[in-house]
Amino acid sequence: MMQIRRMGPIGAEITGVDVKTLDDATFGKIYQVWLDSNVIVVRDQSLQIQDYLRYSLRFGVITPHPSKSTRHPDCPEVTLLGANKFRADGTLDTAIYSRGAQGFHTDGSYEQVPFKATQLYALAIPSRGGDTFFSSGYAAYDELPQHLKQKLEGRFGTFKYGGLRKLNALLNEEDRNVKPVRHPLVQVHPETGRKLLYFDQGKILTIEGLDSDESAATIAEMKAYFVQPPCQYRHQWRKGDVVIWDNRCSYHKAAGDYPPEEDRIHWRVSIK
Ligand SMILES: O=C(O)CCC(=O)C(=O)O
Ligand SMILES: [Fe+2]
Repeated sequence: MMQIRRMGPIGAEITGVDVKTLDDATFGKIYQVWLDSNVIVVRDQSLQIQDYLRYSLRFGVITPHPSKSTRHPDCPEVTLLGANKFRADGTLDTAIYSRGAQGFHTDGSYEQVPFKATQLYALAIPSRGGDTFFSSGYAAYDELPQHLKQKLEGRFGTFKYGGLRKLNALLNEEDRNVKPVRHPLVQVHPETGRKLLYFDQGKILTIEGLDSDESAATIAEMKAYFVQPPCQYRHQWRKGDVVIWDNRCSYHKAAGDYPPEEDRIHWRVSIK
């Protein structure tokens, strides 16, 4: 029997199911819980890569990540998180070890159409650390001061992989020079109809229509508001967890704090 447990203002845990054999009615319930709680964890799964892809496809279309060097060697739609983190000379490759740990972000804001969802399947989990934090873009919008709500309504931001700090070590050389894209900063979620703040501190370059000082000052102000601590979920991983976040209305970051000599490996898919 499927059991659903809300983990707080966002986040829900689902137990008692096998994602390989879900009927449409049960999947429909899971999808609705996902929309209602931003991020869900399905516990205790035992999946081959094709099982994982088949389940992921129920949420949308899978697209390979632009970081070619971290794609699964047999299956480019799947990114390997945490694999090959030691170089041949034994030093730690921090771009791999600290991936996603530079701060709260949303995935794929550098794409014309950002990802609808990101899903991770835990293959190996360290003995301590390595949690993932989530926060809500709805709460971020709700808690904005009135003057910021007014200023951002109808405005677009420009976004690029690596942002102003050019953190693009995971991209091949030839993929680094792509043009920024633009997204509205206040959005209405296409399925829930709720208003949200769309922001990514590590990838936003400018706010269109503001001079460069005002753009930078406004971005700095948004940074102070976009993560609302009361509306967070901290996921402590177990092997076999399948976690999917609604990337249209959520921010997330990796803790990046586990013992580097231990394995922390996930299969990751981007879903549009
Ligand atoms: O490894 C994690 O906890 C999350 C990494 C991340 O930001 C991502 O997969 O998009
Ligand atoms: Fe991410």
